[in-house]
Amino acid sequence: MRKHPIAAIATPPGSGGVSIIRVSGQQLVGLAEALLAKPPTTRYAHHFFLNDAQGNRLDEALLIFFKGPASFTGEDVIELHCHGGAHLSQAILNRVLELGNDWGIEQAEAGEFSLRAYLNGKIDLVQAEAIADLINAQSDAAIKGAARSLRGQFSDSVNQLIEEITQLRILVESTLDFPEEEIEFLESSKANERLASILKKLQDLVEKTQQGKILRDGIRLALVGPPNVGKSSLLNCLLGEERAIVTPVAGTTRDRIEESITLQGVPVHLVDTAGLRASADVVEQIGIARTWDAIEDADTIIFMRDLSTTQSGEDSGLEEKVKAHANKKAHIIEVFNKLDLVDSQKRQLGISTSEKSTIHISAKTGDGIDALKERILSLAGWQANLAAGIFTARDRHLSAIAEAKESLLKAQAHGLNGNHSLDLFAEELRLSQDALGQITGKLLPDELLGKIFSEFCIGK
Ligand SMILES: Nc1nc2c(ncn2[C@@H]2O[C@H](COP(=O)(O)OP(=O)(O)O)[C@@H](O)[C@H]2O)c(=O)[nH]1
Ligand SMILES: [Mg+2]
Repeated sequence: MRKHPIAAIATPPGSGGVSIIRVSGQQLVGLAEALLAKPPTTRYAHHFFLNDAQGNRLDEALLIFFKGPASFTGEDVIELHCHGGAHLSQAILNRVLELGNDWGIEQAEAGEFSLRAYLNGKIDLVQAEAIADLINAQSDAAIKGAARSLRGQFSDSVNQLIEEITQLRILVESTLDFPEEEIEFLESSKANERLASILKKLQDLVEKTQQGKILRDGIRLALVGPPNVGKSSLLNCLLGEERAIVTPVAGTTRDRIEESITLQGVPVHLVDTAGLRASADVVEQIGIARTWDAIEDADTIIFMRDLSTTQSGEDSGLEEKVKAHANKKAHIIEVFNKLDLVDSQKRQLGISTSEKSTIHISAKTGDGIDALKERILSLAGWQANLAAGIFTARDRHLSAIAEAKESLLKAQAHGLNGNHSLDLFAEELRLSQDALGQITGKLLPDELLGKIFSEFCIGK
């Protein structure tokens, strides 16, 4: 960790009522005094005038001094609340850097305030990530999820599991190198049952964490199919506004159109694409190439057909081509559109010919749209019944939990039969503790730590 003080604009770029410049360092009383021309009172809003080096007034501002360790970073922190102009904030930051020169102050790097808070034990890694999630939250559910993580609910569940594994490990290790009777003692102390109960709790955590990841990352959904089937109409219908141009002319959508909505609080990133067909039009060809890119990137693909023009048993092979292009884990939903145009006999089309995943809708009347939304969420693995206690989570957390689970399963397989298997049992317990410890950051390699924080923005 860099030891010198750091400063950055903490509010977003652009203009607003107020802009905040944040400074953190081990000893900032002197800097606060230089700014105020008097010693600061901790946690008091000092009103003062800030001048440039030539004595020209820059702004009338507030200064709040937080004496470490009672601050966000655990160090001394100064917050300057000035008027919110983009150029003004930069000028004030420059002035602070100039005044702080004697203290070796530097411009903060991305995520450096949070990194210091983490290194000084003010927050753990899950909480640092939760701050980022809270800032980026796109729905009320995501806010609640991030707030739960920030409050420490996710960390508590992880730490509790680590604690139970530790207890079991102590029990097993204390029995190592003892004669056979001790193993009977282990049996009577229900070591196996304890392991099974830990595994069950871990499985609950896997499920919650998966939900948390969906809540945080959302679903990338591509609307794909031949021209004129109603892809853009469906985008507009889901958005509730006329975002994409809709016409009876095939080849109307030539570029990708991206918009986000939330379904039950889950962010869904929609991509409307150019219809797939052989085209001589150069612009349309580029659009179609982008469609294939969108197919590769999607978690879920809606493959759409026009019910009014599709004949029974008809198959252009296009859907197979889309499937071949898609990510292996992607879900494909077959959608038949324009339900409003067909008679009841034709409504059966697709239901009888294709697998159960077919959904019939009318982008025009909204018929079937609720069922489609349900399908999108359920295929992504969203379980509304679990939503109440969810915390936001990431891939990183899921893989650590999976690693821990694998070790516990190995321990279970080794069983408690003699000293050799006890050794292996204890070792797997240790590995699972290590894996879980990576989540809160206790056992995370420095490079990974740097990577996590560098994804934060400056001033955070
Ligand atoms: N009757 C009816 N017409 C639709 C429906 N969805 C789209 N259309 C019409 O089909 C044409 C093509 O729609 P569009 O959304 O541009 O299709 P895209 O090329 O797949 O994006 C337009 O004239 C739409 O008004 C629907 O559900 N019912
Ligand atoms: Mg279109």
